[in-house]
Amino acid sequence: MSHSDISNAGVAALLYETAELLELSSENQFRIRAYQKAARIIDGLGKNAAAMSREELLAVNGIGKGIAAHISAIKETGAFPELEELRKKFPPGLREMLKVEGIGAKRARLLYEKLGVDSPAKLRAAARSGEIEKIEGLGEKLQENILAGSACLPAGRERVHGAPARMLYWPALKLAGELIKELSLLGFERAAYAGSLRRGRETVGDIDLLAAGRPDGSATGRFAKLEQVERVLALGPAKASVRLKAGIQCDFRIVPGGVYGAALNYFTGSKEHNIVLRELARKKGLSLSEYGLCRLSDAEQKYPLAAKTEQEIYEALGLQFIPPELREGAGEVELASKKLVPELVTLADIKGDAHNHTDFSDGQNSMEEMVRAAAECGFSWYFAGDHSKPLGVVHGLDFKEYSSTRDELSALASRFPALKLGRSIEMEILKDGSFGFTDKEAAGTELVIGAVHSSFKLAETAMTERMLKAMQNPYLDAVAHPSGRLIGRRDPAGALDYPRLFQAAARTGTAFEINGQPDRQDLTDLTARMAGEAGVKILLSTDAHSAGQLAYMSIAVTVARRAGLTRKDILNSLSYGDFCEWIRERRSRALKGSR
Ligand code: DGT
Ligand code: CA
Ligand code: CA
Repeated sequence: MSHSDISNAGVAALLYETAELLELSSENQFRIRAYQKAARIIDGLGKNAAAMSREELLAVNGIGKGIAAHISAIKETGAFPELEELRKKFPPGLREMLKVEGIGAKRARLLYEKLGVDSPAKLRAAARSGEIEKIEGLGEKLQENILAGSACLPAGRERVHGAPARMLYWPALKLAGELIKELSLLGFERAAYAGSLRRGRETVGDIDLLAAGRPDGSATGRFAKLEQVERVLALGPAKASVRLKAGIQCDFRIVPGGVYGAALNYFTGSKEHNIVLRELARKKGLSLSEYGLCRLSDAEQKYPLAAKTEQEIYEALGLQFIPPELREGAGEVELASKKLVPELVTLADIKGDAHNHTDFSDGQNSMEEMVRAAAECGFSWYFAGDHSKPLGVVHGLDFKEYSSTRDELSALASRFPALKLGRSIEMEILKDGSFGFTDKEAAGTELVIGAVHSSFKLAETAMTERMLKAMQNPYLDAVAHPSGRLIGRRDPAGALDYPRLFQAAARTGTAFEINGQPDRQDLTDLTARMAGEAGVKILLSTDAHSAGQLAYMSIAVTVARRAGLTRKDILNSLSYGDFCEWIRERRSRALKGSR
C-alpha cells in the first residue's frame, strides 16, 4: 500500500509520536525538541509535505536531512526505521498515559516498570487499589487526582497529535470567570480575561488575565496563593504565571488604570491583529504598544494620545471599534477603516433553541424540565427535540412516538404562557442520504434537523453526496453538526466539499447549524463564514442533553460572531411566528422545486 498521499497532520502526528517515545526512553531534550519543532513546522506548512521534493523540503527552515529522509520513508512504508524501533520498546497504551494530567515520561516509565501499568484504564485501576501511593516518586496526591478524575483526560482537554494540550473555550471561560471573581474579592475593580479566550477561539493555550492596579508585588503574591493555583511558574510585582489545578497555565498582569485599555488591547491580540494595528499607527506617525498610542516623538511613551480604553485607541487610529472575536488579522482592520465592520449577532438577539434532547431519547431531563429551563433562561420560543430512529443506542423515536410526545408538549403549554412551544426531530441521515422517517411521516413533523451519526469514514465525495441527497428532501429544514468532529477526539468527516454544500443549501433554503456543544462547535468559525457568504441561513443550537446545557447557546453565538454573522443571518433571532413562517415557506418552496 502506498502512503504517498499522507497529510501534513499525518506526518506531524508521526513526528510527535517519535518525540513522545524518545521522552519515554529519556533521550536528550535536544533531540526531542527537534522532533516537536519539525512536527509543528510540517503541520503549518502551506503545501503537502509528501508531495514536495527533497530539495524543496530542505529549503524549508527547520527541516533537515534527517526529517526529509523520514518523510521519504513515510511515503513508502507509513513510518520510518527509528520510529519503528521505538514502537517496539513500549506498549502503545503507555503513550496514552502521557495524556493524563500529571503524568510525564518519567512517571509513566516508573508506573510501567514498577506496576506494569501501561494504559489509562490500568492507571485508574492501580489508583483505586491504592498501589500508586506506595511507589516512591508518585505519591498520594497523584493517586487522589487520578481517582477524582481530574487527572484523567480532564473534560475539555484537547490534545492533537501529542501537541501541547489546549483547553476548550467553555471550561476555560468558566475558569476565567471564577478567577476574575477572586480578583474582585482581592480588591481589583477592573479585571478581564484577554488573549484567545476573549477572542472566543474554540480552544485556548492559556488564560490571560489583566487587572488595573498598582504593581506593588502584594497583589500578584495573593493571586499566586489562590485555591485554583497548582504551582507558581514565575512571580514578579506586575506579573504572575501559574499552573492551575485544572491543568492549564494562567498569565496574570497588573497594569496602571491609565493604560488599561492599551494593555487589554495588546494582550487580547491576536498577535497578527496587533501587528496590523501597529503598522497602521506607524503610517500615522504614531506608535502603539501595551502602554498606549503615542506620538513617535514621545519615545518614552509618557503622553499617550489614547490608552485608557480600547474604544479611544481604535478611534484615534481612525477605525471603527473591532469586536475581539474578529481580531485575527484577517482583514478586519481594513474593514474597520472603511466603517464596514458588521454588527455581530449577540446573545440578546437569540429568541429560542431548536436542537436539544429530552429523556425520551438520550437527554438527562424530562420534557417538562427542559421546557421549564428554556422558560427560565429567557427564551421566547422553544422547539423541544429528540433523536429519530433508527439510532437505537439513544432511543431514537419513531413517528408514532414523535406524535405522542408532541401531545405531551402541548399539554405543558398552558403552564408556560410566555414560551411558545414546538417539537423538532434530529433526523438520522442514512448512508444513502435518505431519512429515518418516510416522506409522509416527515411531512407530519414541525421541524427537521438532519444529522449524520454513522459511516463517518465515507470518502470525501461520498459524504458530500450523502448530504446533497438529503438536501433534496423538502423536509430537511436544517443540517446539524455537518463535520461530526469532536474536538480532540474525532476528526471532521473527510474534507466535506463545503462550497458545493452551501451552494445547494442556498438553493433548497436548507439552514446549517452552528452546534454549541463545547467539543463540537460545528459549523466552525471558518465554515460558518463561508455559509453566510453563500447566503445560507444559520441555526444556532445548544444540542442540550440536560437543562444546564441550554447555556451552550452562548458558545454558538461566539462562533457566529467569529464568523462575522449578524442577526439577519441567524434564524434564532426570528420571533416564533416568523420562524414558523420561515419553515412553512421553505418547505412549500422546496416541494414545488422537487415536483
Ligand atoms: P493561545 O494562548 O495560544 O490560545 O493564544 P493567545 O492569542 O492568547 O496568545 P498568548 O497567550 O501567547 O498571548 C496573548 C496575547 O498577547 C496575544 O494574543 C497577543 C499578545 N502577544 C503575545 N506575544 C506577542 C508578540 O510577540 N507580539 C505581539 N504583537 N503581540 C503579542
Ligand atoms: Ca493565551
Ligand atoms: Ca499567555
